[in-house]
Amino acid sequence: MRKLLIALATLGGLLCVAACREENRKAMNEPAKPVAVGGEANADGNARKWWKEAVVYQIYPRSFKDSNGDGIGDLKGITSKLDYLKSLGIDIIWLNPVFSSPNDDNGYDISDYQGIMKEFGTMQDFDELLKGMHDRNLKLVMDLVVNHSSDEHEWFKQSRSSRDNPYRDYYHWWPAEKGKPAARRSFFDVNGDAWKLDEKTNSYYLHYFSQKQPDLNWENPKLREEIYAMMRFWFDKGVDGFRMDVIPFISKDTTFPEMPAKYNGDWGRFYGNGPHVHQYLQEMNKEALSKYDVMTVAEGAGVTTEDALDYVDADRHELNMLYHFEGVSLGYLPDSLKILDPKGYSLVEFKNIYSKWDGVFANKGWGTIYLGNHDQPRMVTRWGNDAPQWRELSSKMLTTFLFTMRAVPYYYAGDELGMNNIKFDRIEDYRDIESLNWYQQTKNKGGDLQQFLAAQKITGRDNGRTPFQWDATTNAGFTTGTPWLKVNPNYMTVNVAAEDNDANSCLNYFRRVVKLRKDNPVLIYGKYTLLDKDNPNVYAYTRELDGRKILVLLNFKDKPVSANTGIDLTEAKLLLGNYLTASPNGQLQPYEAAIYEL
Ligand code: TEU
Ligand code: CA
Repeated sequence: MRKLLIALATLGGLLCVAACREENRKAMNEPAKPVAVGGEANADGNARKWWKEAVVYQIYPRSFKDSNGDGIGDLKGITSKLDYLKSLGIDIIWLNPVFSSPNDDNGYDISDYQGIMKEFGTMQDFDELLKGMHDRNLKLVMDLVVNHSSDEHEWFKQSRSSRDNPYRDYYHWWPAEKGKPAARRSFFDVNGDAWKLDEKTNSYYLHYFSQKQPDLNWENPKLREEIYAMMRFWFDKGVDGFRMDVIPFISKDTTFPEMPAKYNGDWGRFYGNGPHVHQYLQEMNKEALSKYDVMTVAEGAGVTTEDALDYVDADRHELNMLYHFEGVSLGYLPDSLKILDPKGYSLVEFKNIYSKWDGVFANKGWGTIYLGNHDQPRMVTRWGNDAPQWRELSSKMLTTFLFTMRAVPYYYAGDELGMNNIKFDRIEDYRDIESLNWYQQTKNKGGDLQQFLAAQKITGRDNGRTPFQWDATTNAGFTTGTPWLKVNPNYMTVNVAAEDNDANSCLNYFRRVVKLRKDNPVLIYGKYTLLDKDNPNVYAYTRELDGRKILVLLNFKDKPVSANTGIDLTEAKLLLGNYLTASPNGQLQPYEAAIYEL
């Protein structure tokens, strides 16, 4: 029965192809009109918006391009590469934090929200970068880190100086004479303890991340006003939006009770369910966001499919998008420091996760998708296969996935080159506070350090932070000095200069797939349907809009496999694929990706 229905639907689709294509071409040249797709969307549910149609490209400034030979990427470096960025076809650039910071956590510890980190340059460099981007019609999204500040922020210096300082309540303090408060877990503390005793005032302060990242007290209205004013300062400069670091964590029950049993020891989930988080986001929207045409994306730590819409349903006036962790967390051993299950990950589970999340935003809100960022290893190593014969193919296959889903792609710089993990052998090569602390933690507990280091080769964050590979000159053209983190030795072949000149490179494939998405609203707004769902090797789905239907076939394995979609492909038109000749009728070569118009 299902097959019959599919056959009928396909026939209908084929009959309408010629007529619909003409319709679509017309539609594509017209300015985007608000439309409602997919069921009972409310008035604004699926309205078209510039940021829904955008491709976000994430730059880790420290690792992108060094302009002055100190081994650290900087703003002038990014400005010097704007033509490259434009050539990619992307729309929005998300910059990891560039604010003043002592760099305990590479800028996620901010000491002045309205200053620029010395290593990265000056405010003038920032203004030039922003102008250079706007001149090229590129938008700039900054990283808002307001769950915590640096302990070197003036607010914290004041706050810790005495119990009655006016800034005392900008942070969370617990007087030591009351004994130690209920446990809170720190993600970056050697002992995992989020309470640190500060002797000066004989009180504990709260830090979900490192000791140098004290949590700000959002329950204090004065603090909130300062944050909104700071946001307006950046918007007034012309910044186009914010990515919001661990924003679900901002609100805390300041009586600090024990973690309720219902959280089952899941600290992220507990932290993400603070009592007033939505009240504060609505206030932020009213005081800052709603006054500008900007986009926002929450780092959705602790957010599940059940509460995602509470953040991004347009009717609630909070944020535009969030990115979840369910996909990238697949395959770790439970309660481990990112140790991977030796059995690998199940593609069926992977498909279920991304399909479930597509469903969340079918009628309201809007989704995001990513496989790599500065907190993740390189996507080709983690989700594809970085062995020499498969690196390029599997990287292109994953890129195809990211650009054909109904969600804004958040694409991480370097992935367009097929950059892969550096896989350090020694702890001394790591710079990341997470890896260094977890190593120490494992050591203190008498854990298996060899197992930890082996796992870090695949999952450690520094793998995604090695310098960007520009060309085959010393240090990949990233710096004339000594790079702050080692350059991946494969830069001699994996680099922009080489790939620019190769029509079949990952880079040029990336440009084609970006263009395909931008030229075809069906890939942006079209309904998503998972096919062949129990197939352990293939991810297959269709996208449909206004009579157009696209089929995407992705082989996630290093062997030939077949997709059983029930769709006859003899008449289908191949729009793009990562092999020169696509395999006939659903037979897929290793890591093959193919996009068909049905
Ligand atoms: O990450 C928040 C977060 O959940 C981290 O714990 C991160 O996912 C980690 O890699 C999990 O093991 C954000 C930033 O993206 C990250 O770079 C910062 O270190 C962190 O917040 C603190 O600001
Ligand atoms: Ca520099």
